[in-house]
Amino acid sequence: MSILRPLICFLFLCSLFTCQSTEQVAKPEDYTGPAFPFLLPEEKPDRPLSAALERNYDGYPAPQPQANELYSQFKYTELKGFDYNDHDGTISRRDPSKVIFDNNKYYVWYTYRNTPTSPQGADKSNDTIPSADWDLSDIWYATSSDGFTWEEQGVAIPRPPKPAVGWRSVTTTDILEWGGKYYLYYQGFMETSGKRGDDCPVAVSWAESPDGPWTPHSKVVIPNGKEGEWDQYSIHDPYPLVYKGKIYLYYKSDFNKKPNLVRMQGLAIADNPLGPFTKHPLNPVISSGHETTLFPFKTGIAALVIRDGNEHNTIQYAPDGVNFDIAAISSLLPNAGGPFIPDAFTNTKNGRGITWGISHFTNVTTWAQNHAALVRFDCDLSQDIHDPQMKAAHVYFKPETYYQQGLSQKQRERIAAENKSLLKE
Ligand code: AAL
Repeated sequence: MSILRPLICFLFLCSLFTCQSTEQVAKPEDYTGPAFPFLLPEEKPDRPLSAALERNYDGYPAPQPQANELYSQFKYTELKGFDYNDHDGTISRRDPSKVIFDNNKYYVWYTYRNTPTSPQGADKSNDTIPSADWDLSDIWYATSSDGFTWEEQGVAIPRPPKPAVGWRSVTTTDILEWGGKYYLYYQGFMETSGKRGDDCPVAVSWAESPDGPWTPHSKVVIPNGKEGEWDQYSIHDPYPLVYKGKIYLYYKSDFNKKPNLVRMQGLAIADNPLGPFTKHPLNPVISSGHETTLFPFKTGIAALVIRDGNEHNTIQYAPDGVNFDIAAISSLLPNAGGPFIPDAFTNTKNGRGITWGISHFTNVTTWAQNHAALVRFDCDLSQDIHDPQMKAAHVYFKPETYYQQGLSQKQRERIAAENKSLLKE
């Protein structure tokens, strides 16, 4: 018995080896079956596929954008009710919060700057002259009955006196409803933006009503990382949602060095709106983006990843709120979009998605009159509406839009030198 067992094993292994070495494994390029069908299969077909076709079936919620719940175009409408001083750069409204519906109206909060001049850069800035568009700002709010015409209600969170967190500027806010109270998270600048970089932590104020009064927590609630960590200088764009019974607050940090600044998104989780927040060990959780818009979708979290990084202009989805994959690629994504998300704070396990919100344009006029303006965006990233116009995969731009992306003088000179180098003596 003791001799037989190893012998049987040996013979078995030999037979396996012989089988493998003689077996003909068909290579995908030797496939001789029917060609890819004219009618696009809804399910991944059982045949060899190129890498692109594998990805088209495995990487996206549907093989065509029209059927992809996370694909949409974006339509924009100018808002009524906001004055910008003839767009001379002295008034700016930017970085809107999510929109909420309360007291039978919509509410939005945003960065509001009203300064004697437009932004002048860090070197020329002082106690009244802003360095950047969001310097020397306060947080204001507006209400609306239809989402198109807004009534500005005034300040929600003013800059506190020095040296409190945010004394230089309070900006880029977002709203959380939790336990019957309201919390506004915002960037609290304690030095002029642009002196070193755009450096700040996040602070929070709370209120019993969306109309305030707002009580500052007066402490940093999401601190910068330790020296040498990716988020050591800035915590930007705080964005709280309620997910898995906790507060999931996403944020951006600027890191690496100029001129190759990197922007990625992190996540901090808390059981209490005033903290402590625990930063996720896998941070950064989104490799790209800037002023990222997020919302509960199905069992996970979806994100509009705009500007910056390899994956800009994508709509991503993380079934667990942490591990994001590209679900769609689109164009003209809203900058700093703050959507109306009816289930942002309901701890939903089947997020319904979004159809509109408020975003901003930052290049409204010239650089000398630099300021931003709020704008409405509409889309179909919702399980509940099916708007074929929003699902069309191409957007037509007029020639002016392309010509606005003109060559610089330096590029012209390079091309002229290339032309010259081709000339024969
Ligand atoms: C925006 C946001 C943050 C930055 C600044 C104001 O793009 O990312 O808010 O600090 O610009």
